[in-house]
Amino acid sequence: MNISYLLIGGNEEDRIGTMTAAREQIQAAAGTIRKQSSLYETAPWGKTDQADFLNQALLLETGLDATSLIQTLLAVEETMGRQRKEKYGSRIIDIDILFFNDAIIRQPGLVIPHPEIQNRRFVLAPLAEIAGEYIHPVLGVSVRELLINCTDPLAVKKL
Ligand code: PH2
Ligand code: MG
Ligand code: MG
Repeated sequence: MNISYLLIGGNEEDRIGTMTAAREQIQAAAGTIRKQSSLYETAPWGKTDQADFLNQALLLETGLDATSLIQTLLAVEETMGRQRKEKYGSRIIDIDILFFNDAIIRQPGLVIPHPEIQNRRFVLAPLAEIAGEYIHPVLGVSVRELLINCTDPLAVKKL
């Protein structure tokens, strides 16, 4: 079995319903969610003139390898109506792999650990709730320390 930390998020329509549906679909297609953070309402990062997001971190236990997992998660996004519009723009659902075991993977279309974790409070705050002591395999420091040292000023509020 593999352990993967995911971040789910979205800022369109019924955001809470979307997050519930995403967790259900991830479990149906990819494995078992062993931990989930609170839901966080987060200011939009990268493109500010759009609605606030909901974000949540998940610990997924999965028999899939990393490549199969990303393909499966992209298929869930598509089933849920994800349209690819502009970079950092609004979306019904985004499902990102943050970590996969302690793997370091750099392939076209799949970079693990997710390269932006340390720069985004909307990732670190929920992730620290369920994985504070996890050591980032590239940066060599814990998620908790990354959160303490994060300079992202954007608001992140636990619901
Ligand atoms: N995702 C993005 C871009 N900006 N901002 C917030 N608050 N939450 C997100 O999940 C998010 C974002 C691209 O994936
Ligand atoms: Mg994303
Ligand atoms: Mg994504």
